[in-house]
Amino acid sequence: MFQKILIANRGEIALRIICACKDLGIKTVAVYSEADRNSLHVRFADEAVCIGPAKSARSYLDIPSVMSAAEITNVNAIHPGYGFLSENADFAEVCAAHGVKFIGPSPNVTRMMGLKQKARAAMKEAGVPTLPGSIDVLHSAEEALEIANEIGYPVILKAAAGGGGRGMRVVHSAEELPTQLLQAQTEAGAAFSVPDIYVEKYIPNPRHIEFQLLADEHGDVEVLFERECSIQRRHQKLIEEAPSPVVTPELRAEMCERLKVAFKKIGYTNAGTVEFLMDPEGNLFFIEVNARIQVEHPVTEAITGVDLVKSQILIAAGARLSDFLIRPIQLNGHAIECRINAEHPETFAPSPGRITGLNLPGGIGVRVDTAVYTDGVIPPYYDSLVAKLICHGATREEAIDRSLRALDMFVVEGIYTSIPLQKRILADEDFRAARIDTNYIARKMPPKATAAKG
Ligand code: MV4
Repeated sequence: MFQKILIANRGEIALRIICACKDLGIKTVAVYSEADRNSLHVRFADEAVCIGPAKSARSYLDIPSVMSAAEITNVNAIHPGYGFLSENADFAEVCAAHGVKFIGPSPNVTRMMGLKQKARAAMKEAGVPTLPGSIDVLHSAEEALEIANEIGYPVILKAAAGGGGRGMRVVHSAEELPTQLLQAQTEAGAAFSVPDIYVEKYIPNPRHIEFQLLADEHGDVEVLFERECSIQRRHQKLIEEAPSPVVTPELRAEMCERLKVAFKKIGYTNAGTVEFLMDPEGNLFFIEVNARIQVEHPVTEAITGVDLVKSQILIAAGARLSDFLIRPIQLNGHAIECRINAEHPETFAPSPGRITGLNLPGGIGVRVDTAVYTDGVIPPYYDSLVAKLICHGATREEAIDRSLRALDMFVVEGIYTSIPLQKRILADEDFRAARIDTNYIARKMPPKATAAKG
């Protein structure tokens, strides 16, 4: 087992990884930017190294700085968390070259998952349902027109190197396709240095449903069911739940089995998430793979009892799933996560600053993952996540009611937060009836102008 792990991240996920290391008896090294000197991950790690200025390009994203910290502290492994370097195949290669285990999939698999059309082709080949569209990237406007004509409009153009909603365009007719393609290629080239575009059938207002996987380095794969992530705004998720209220036991069993076979076939290792769109008829279509631990992993932990971060570390150390998973995995109750962001609940504008008063809720069925404290500061340089509230209950209704109770006792003073918005969503009859899709927030809660601080 590893003696010491470096955590190449900050905030709540850095603390989450420290918890897993403490549970495993592994020493930890925190890295931090000048803006994070007083952060809790620095305080609770066994060692801490400053890796640069506040701007993440010069600290958390700077590979030489992170590797230098790993070398001087003599760690065996690096956990990248989510965001930052977590899906950077070059970084994973640099780790390997320095004899440091990267806690995640192999560089080759990470690289393939980052090229969305390649991941899509591999999934299709391995028997996972994908949307009709181009087999590879598009080579000409003629080819695009031919494929779009075949699958029917509307179609969506996606950047091969995009993902998470960046670099997408919906096209409604043949007339607008050639110009849209050219613009998409130009934009993708500028944004991702890769101009490649592929096309697929567009699904209006889909649900977003994703499956959680664990795969060991001996060819064994387990699927830990799915999460419903439809409640989002501009590709930022706000509420996630597990299981999805619309996935039937039959569909769940079929998808888990298909994904097990497919991920064995592609040689996937460590934790991963497979994203799907669900159309109004209830069909699931693969869209992309996230080769990392995700923000919303705790809802899966709540319903399965599996510590996903600890599992990642055990897998990276060479353990077999059969050594630590109790199988078959049981699905127990329902869990909901509310992302508490430092933002105006009506306008959604970012709201960094000092937290002058704080009460974190507790009680039965309540978990709070956070790195904030009274008088602590949310810096403006990073994402706006302040805390994750994860509530578990025997049923979806109980999980919702516990979430509302916990939100009522959740106090964050000094900055605006999304707490009032979360309360409105959880009390809404459409949400409670699970009538949700990716357009829910835009449709029901469009941006407004005013709200009170604290
Ligand atoms: C789509 C789609 C409709 N049809 N693909 C956005 C994020 C990226 N991972 C894929 N996305 C979408 N792909 C087809 N063929 C609609 C979206 C989409 C979306 C997906 C998941 C969650 C929220 C979303 C919000 C708007 C659009």
